[in-house]
Amino acid sequence: MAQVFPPLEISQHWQSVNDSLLRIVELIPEERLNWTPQADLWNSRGVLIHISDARDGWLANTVVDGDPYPNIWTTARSRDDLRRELMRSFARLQRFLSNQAQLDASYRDDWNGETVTLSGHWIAFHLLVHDIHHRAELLQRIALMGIEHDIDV
Ligand code: NI
Repeated sequence: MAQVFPPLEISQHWQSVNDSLLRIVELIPEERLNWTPQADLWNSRGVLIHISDARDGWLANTVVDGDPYPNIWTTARSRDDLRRELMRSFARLQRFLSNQAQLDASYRDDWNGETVTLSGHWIAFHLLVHDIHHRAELLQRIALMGIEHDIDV
């Protein structure tokens, strides 16, 4: 018999994750977005672009939600740009989270060199983990830069 898992409401919490990412954008001064703790690690601008880019990548290329993949790597430069892209990509994500058929569908994808079948629920969870993972990375950078903040996670 298949294991039955508890039902879970996570989208409200996810909003708070995105809100804290927007707060992080506010906290990092424009001139420090390029700071990185080590030369071969991404700077904060790159991490923030990557968060929106990962949402776009999964939804455009795997889920194929109908919106194009907007390559924001060259267009997202300022804090206003980063804020706008986080809000845009989160609205896109929310459309996916509200679409039961897209969540319940199966998608073929290459994962760690293998072709796998993933559900929309798996993709949603993966993107939530990805947001939280990179939020922790950004909070670490803020701490290393000595920026005080009110984000308590
Ligand atoms: Ni990542």
